[in-house]
Amino acid sequence: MKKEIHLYTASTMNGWKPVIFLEEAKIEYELTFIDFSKKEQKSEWYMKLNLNGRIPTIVDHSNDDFVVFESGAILWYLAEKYNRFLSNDPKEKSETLQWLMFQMAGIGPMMGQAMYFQRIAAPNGNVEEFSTKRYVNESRRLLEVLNKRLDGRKFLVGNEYSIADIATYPWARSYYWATVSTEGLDHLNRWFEEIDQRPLTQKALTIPKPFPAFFGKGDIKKLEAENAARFKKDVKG
Ligand SMILES: N[C@@H](CCC(=O)N[C@@H](CS)C(=O)NCC(=O)O)C(=O)O
Repeated sequence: MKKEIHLYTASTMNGWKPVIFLEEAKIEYELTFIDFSKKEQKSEWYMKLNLNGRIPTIVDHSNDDFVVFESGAILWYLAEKYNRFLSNDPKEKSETLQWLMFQMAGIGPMMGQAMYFQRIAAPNGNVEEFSTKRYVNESRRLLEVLNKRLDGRKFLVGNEYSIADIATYPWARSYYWATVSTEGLDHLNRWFEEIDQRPLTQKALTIPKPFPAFFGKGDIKKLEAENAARFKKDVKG
């Protein structure tokens, strides 16, 4: 039987979010790996699904092939469809969506730029010191906000793992790749340890394939070079 959800993704912080949800909720899904080195995210067939030409995207075959793009909207859609990882209590639901938005509008873009300038632009010959500092400092500030939020809380909202944690973990946990220190952020580091021990979330971080360099592991130089080469043409310097 055809699986309900078809996920188009790659091994990145945004790309892993729906994988984490689907694995944690034990939902079977069809997966298509989108290969950045072949620019598949900009191909005509893919851009019919996602006008933005970025991953992830899902197609729900059980809902008239309904297409959802934007990782936060995907998590929200899946949470409502499967009634998982989003409270039905109006206040808790709103808090979860607030922290989901905080990730989408803050953590993701700021850490993403810190990573871009250091791991893509610089290795391709375009060193931007001021921009790098700006994004690294802003990322640290945002991690400090998370740290305060996690003081006395197991997860971002209450005691339950939610789509706010699912969205935030792959980004914040990649602090090494953004060269953002988490020193002194004890609550945040405790939350990392908590989620590091969730087997299904950890399994998700290997689908479609692992990228250990994000977490400061593996052959970092080799992985950085591979990653930077994928975007070489996009960097004007
Ligand atoms: N706001 C979007 C951002 C998606 C995004 O930036 N995806 C990156 C990977 S993390 C991508 O597809 N990059 C390929 C490219 O820039 O061509 C979301 O959360 O889904």
